Amino acid sequence: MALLDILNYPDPRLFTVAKPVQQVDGRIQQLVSDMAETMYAAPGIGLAATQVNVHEQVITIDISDQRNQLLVLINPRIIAKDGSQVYEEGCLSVPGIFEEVTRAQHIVVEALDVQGKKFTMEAEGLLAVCIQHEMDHLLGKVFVQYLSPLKQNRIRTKLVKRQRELA
Ligand code: K1U
Ligand code: ZN
Repeated sequence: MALLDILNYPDPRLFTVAKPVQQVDGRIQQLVSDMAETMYAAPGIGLAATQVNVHEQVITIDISDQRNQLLVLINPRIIAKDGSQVYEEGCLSVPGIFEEVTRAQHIVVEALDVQGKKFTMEAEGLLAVCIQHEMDHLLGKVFVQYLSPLKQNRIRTKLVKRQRELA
């Protein structure tokens, strides 16, 4: 297992569109394992491969209090959605920034599991928010892109300044 580096907004690599996984093999299973370790260590409730500079459709999620219910979504697809909810989101690639985003309340998702087996699941509330947030990462979209251009510029300036100070 290994801890992976997480890209920070506005790194242009975060805007890359991920490709579908062709085969769920040992390489992908190792990626899942490293992503889970990175997500738990951060700590976060989700991580998309895009955030660790791997541009394939792989997501890890665990919203459980005990941090023992890992959900792996490979090549996820939302096949139905309804309702709406507002949630104050955070992102490991946008540290220290929390903003409200409106998303579907209830979704039905089709994906492959870590063994490459197709499954369908329903999600609502925080799990639905987290899945939609992570699927956006795979499309090269970061949650701040739902905000006004003014807010996006402020966040960009703040994070670039912070990264310069840390360098
Ligand atoms: O995609 C990411 O960067 C992970 C992100 C997921 C997320 C959080 C909130 C709403 C939507 C998506 C995070 O995990 S940010 C950290 C966080 O929310 C958290 C960390 C530890 C415990 C509880 C929450
Ligand atoms: Zn994120």
